[in-house]
Amino acid sequence: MLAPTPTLTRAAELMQLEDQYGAHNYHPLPVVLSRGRGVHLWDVAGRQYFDFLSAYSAVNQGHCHPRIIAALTEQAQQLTLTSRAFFNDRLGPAEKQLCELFGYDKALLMNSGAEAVETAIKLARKWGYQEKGIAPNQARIVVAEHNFHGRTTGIISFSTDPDSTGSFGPFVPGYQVVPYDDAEALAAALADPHVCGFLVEPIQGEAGVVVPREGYLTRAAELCRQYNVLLITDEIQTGLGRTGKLLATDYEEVRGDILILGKALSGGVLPVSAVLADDVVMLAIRPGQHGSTFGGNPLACAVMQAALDVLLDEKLVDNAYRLGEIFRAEMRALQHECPNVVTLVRGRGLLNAVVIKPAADGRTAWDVCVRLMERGLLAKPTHGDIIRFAPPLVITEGELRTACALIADVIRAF
Ligand code: IF1
Repeated sequence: MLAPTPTLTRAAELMQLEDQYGAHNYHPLPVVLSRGRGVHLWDVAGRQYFDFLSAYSAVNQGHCHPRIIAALTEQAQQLTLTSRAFFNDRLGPAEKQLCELFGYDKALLMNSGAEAVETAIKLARKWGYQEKGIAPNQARIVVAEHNFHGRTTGIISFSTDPDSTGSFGPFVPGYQVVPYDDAEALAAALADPHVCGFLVEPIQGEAGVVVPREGYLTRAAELCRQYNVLLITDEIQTGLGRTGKLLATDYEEVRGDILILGKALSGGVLPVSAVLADDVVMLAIRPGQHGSTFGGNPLACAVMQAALDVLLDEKLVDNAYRLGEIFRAEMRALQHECPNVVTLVRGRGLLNAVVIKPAADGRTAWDVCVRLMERGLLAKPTHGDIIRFAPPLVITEGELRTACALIADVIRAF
């Protein structure tokens, strides 16, 4: 009998280790990755893949971008962490770059996306008490059905996904859920004088790349102004070029009163998130009232500045817009050809979803992703029937067309 190849054994061994010693909070595709560069990943056996997940849109700039890695390694030899008990020489310039790029008075740096969302909620509440005059402990925040904003006990308190909330209660009060993309329901909710903020994803990512009707965000911003409520835009997933504009709200020229960024803010190198707002909101929080040991550390600041420079210098936003049009055109042609497999194509820029009709024999979007993996393309199914396609924004037209042909092959054979 032939002995299994050592590399195969290695992958199986590594998967077994995660299974035995790691919490079972994910169900990964059976591929073990050990290297990345640009749009490509390699597994432990040296097989190359197109990355069409981009670490949930954190590696918009591509894996191990040389400029970002250079900034990381240079700064790592100078200074990594001082805490915010002292000033450091990287934070001010990083905050300035963020404020100038996005047009806000001030920035507050955190680490994970969930932390930045929690920060935005605290800011909105404080503003609500100090500026809107809401009675103590009465502030409410309106959110959208099928939202995804993170995993903390505070944030899951307003999730409508049973997987996120099940057996994790008790939950934090003070939230009201309204249907997404429903301006009338929003108007009714915002009329409550206790409401300080409306927290929303400009495109709902986890829900399956749900793009609201044109005009919804504009109307939401108008309603927020009318009722003196802060519009809080969570662009953790949609921001930084992913949807073909710097921010997804740019499609309607809407500006959040509080803007939340994360993920690609570091190009996927370190957890870096940020909350941006004008003085009237940001200065509501005073020394000692909020913070984080690692937030705004010099290493994160250096990496973030390089990641933003790459995004702008390499014109990744325009590339995402242009290639997004091509990707959807290719996928719609495929839908036309295989209407029994592909039932819907939607998205903006390089944040796209393809809805797969389960086969008669029970095969689902998961099986499509396994086939794609075997052919050298990594993507992740969600909600059973949706595949999200979100390559790094550094992908070229040639690479995108190659990937589309590969997807078409797999779909045709499904
Ligand atoms: C997981 C999806 C992406 C986010 C928005 C805040 C956060 C996220 C709009 C929290 C995080 C992630 C986390 C990841 C799955 C994932 C995701 F599938 F849920 F939709 F990106 F595609 N706001 N999104 O999308 O940021 O604290 O994680 O840094 O496995 O939970 P975080």
